[in-house]
Amino acid sequence: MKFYIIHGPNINLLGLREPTIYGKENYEALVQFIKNQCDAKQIESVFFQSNHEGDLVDYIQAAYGDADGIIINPAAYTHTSVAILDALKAVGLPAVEVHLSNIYERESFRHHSYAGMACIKTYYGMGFDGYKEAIAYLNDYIKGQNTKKSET
Ligand code: CA2
Repeated sequence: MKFYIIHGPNINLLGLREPTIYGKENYEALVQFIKNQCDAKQIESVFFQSNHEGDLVDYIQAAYGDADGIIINPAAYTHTSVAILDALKAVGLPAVEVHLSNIYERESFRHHSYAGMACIKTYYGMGFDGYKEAIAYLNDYIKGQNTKKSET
């Protein structure tokens, strides 16, 4: 099992400011947290963070034929990017969206997610734990799909 873990703009600055919204820990700590969760489930985790929309699209495309699933926090592109939505739809891999903060309790422009329209599930407002839930959900979802396939 292999997951691509994709992060959008400014997530690399985590921990620098706004700790009441995003927590005190930095991006490296987030990567380590996610890696530990994946390792415990024998899932290979491959990480990518970019501040550039097209690079995120390229990486989602690269997941096709290589990854079993995608965990994505597109950050601000969540609320603007039809390109990321289309890329997720194009590759057709199961994807789970995660947001550290509760986007529905913040400014109204954060209430809509384009990426979420192509995701099987969204976790928000749980900090790092949202990724733990996302990993477990995606793992179970893919294993369930495989079981169904082998039964037919
Ligand atoms: O809650 C989330 O995970 C978000 O995806 C984080 C994005 C935000 O644009 C989304 O609406 C919700 C922002 C990511 C990082 O922003 C920083 C801001 C200040 C200091 C460091 C990072």
